Amino acid sequence: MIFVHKQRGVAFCQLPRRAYTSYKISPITKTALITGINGQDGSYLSELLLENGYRVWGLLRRGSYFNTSRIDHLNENPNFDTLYGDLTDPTSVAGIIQRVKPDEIYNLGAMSYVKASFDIPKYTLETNTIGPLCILEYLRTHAPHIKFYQASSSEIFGATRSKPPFNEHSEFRPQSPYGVSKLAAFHITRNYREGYGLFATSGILFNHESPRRGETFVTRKITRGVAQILKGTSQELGLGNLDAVRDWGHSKDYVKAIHLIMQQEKADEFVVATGNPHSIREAVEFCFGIVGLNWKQYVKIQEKHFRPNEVPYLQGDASKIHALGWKPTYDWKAVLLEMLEHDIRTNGQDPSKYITT
Ligand code: NDP
Ligand code: GDR
Repeated sequence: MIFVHKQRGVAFCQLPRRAYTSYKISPITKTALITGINGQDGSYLSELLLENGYRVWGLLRRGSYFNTSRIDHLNENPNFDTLYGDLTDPTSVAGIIQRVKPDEIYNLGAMSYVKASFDIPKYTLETNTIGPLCILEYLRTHAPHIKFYQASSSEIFGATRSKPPFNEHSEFRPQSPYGVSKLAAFHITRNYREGYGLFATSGILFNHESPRRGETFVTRKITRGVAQILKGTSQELGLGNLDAVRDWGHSKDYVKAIHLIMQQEKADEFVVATGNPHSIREAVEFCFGIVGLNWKQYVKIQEKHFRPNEVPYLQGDASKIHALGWKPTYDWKAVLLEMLEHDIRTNGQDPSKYITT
């Protein structure tokens, strides 16, 4: 593997270079800065923006090992670069904004695992709330022309007393430090929009998944678990609350909504969801069933996977963004199927040998 360090006076990150890609370079239309660039959404959003002629910069956290597998394929593109920074270090973020002079900032970086937020609540708020607050404060004082997107979440509805499906006017009643951190960031973003006239917007996105989904989230746990059972490297899958209901879409669809939200004349808030709720049990039944396994023989319910507070039911009403022309192209089964095929293939097996659609 060859590593190229681009020295331009700033701490550029060392990413593995792949020697296979030849990119079609379009004239640069805009410059975007994405925090959380190496996450699920950061990687798909980068692809979308590059296709649309953007110069894309990413804020990347330093890790003790390479953590860029989702974006390595973009690294040959001369319109794509990453810089080291951390949302808990506002000086690093300000330095990057000064350096890259973005037209648009997409704040996707977060401590995004709800269950872990009960264990590291202070860190969760520092990253997810103080992080965006510091960006907004920098924009207010130094660069009010830069557009700002905040990655908000359906977790802000929590145990809402509003009737589902939930929209932009439903009650917010978060159930975890993560949900609280995202709700505070949502309100701060609204404050800076209303108080200072910044283009500061939030997308309230419901759960969205993909083959690039982090391994701790339930859908990926299920699809990886099934793939390992098929391969024979595992005999069981430990899960928690199967009764919870989620509204799952595909990350590729949802990053299109994020971009669309940022292209509006006036900053606003939008729910992004499929409107189609299903329980964890249904996801388990589907993923095991489609490869001919009876899930009851493999799934073990384990106390350690339960949370102190649960969000029992999430179903979104995305009518407001539908009016802008956004529609999801994947339903929950299509998302799970793509993930399952990917995980079976990653284990060196042929998905068509098992999947009976
Ligand atoms: P991921 O967990 O895949 O990615 C999170 C990203 O944030 C990673 O790149 C991570 O970097 C980065 N990050 C974490 N802490 C810091 C920090 N202190 N400073 C800088 N970067 C940091 O999440 P998704 O891509 O799925 O989600 C993107 C955003 O959307 C998140 O804010 C999430 O909370 C929110 N969201 C996600 C939904 C979903 O269903 N996927 C739904 C609603 C909202 P590293 O690799 O170093 O950890
Ligand atoms: P969530 O996603 O908490 O909704 O947050 P996750 O996939 O972690 O949990 C969904 C539901 O599944 C139940 N569950 C389990 N969850 C996990 N992770 N592991 C298990 O073993 C398990 N068993 C049952 C959970 O209790 C929960 O009810 C995601 C994240 O991407 C957030 O960042 C984002 O804001 C929200 O979606 C919208």
